Amino acid sequence: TPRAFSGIKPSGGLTLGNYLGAIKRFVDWQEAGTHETIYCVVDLHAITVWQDPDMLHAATREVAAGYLASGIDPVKSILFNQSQVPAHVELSWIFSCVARMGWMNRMTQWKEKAGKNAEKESLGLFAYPALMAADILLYHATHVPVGEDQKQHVELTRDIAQKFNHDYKVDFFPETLPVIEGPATRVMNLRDGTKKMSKSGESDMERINMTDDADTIAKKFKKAKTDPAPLPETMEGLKDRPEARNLVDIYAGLAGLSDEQVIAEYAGAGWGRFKPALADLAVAKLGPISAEMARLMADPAEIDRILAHGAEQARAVADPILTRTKEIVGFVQS
Ligand code: AQP
Repeated sequence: TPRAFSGIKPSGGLTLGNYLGAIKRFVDWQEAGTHETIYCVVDLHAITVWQDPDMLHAATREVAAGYLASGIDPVKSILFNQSQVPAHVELSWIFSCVARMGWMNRMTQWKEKAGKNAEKESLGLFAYPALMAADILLYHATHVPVGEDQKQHVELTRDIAQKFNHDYKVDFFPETLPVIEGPATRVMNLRDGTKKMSKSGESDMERINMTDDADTIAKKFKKAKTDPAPLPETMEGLKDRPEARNLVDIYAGLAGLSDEQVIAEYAGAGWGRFKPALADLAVAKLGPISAEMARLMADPAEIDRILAHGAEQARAVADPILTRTKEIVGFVQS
């Protein structure tokens, strides 16, 4: 069976962006049954920027709980945290020697995160895409469901695989495709529709957290920035209205509709009608998930047991692929 792989960084609490752009799709892939699905809490990626150890520990369990509460089933999918499978780091080193500095320099996320202060960033943040390529190729995964923001990194994964195969004259690593489909593949910040919603954004009002209660969700949507015009009659009318487009897109993602269908339903509606409807929908969808997350997080030993079991399954797939890679590279293994 072909494999799909994806991951989420435990760099804070999960957002609605992570849910709609990633987790919800991961569940769809698992249920489709066309691929063996491997999902990871990518803690090694999280420490590319400073993480308080206690917070990292808690966030790792929270992301695991988010996966499980949303429907990732450890019987159907492999679910683990990255640092328990050392092969990720080993393959990442090899890929760091395959990838070129220029490729990394061109990554938009690096440019955005490093800004003018690249000198002060960690070497790990710069090399992040090589570790991500290792995460995926260690399982010979061909499909990577992600949000729009990760497209460039998955394309770089393909470049690394190609260069490895070319340099070592093998046909070993497969071609990898980013899978970015449906609405809400890029959920934007509620206070600024030109920036994406992030776990680590400055203000809590910018994002919906998966653990927010009903009142908080309602308050955040009520205060979300919009322009004064009502919802348009057609999609054309959302042009140059990033905040309006974002709220429509979030509604579509949560309701399992297309943006067009939402516009058709709410054509001409004012925000006084649309925002409460959106809040109700978000509460209806996220409420049961956050309740289940709270239940799971009350028993961290059970989460740890699931992650340990997943790590064992992951190692069973990854280790032979790493061993073969080392043979190809020419390392003596006795
Ligand atoms: N706003 C978003 N809209 C749609 N998808 C999103 N994803 C993240 N934000 C959005 C998707 O979630 C998956 C996991 O992302 P990640 O945690 O590995 O890294 P990230 O993209 O850097 O997420 P954040 O929330 O912005 O984290 P910080 O603030 O720590 O950098 C990916 O599939 C991503 O596309």
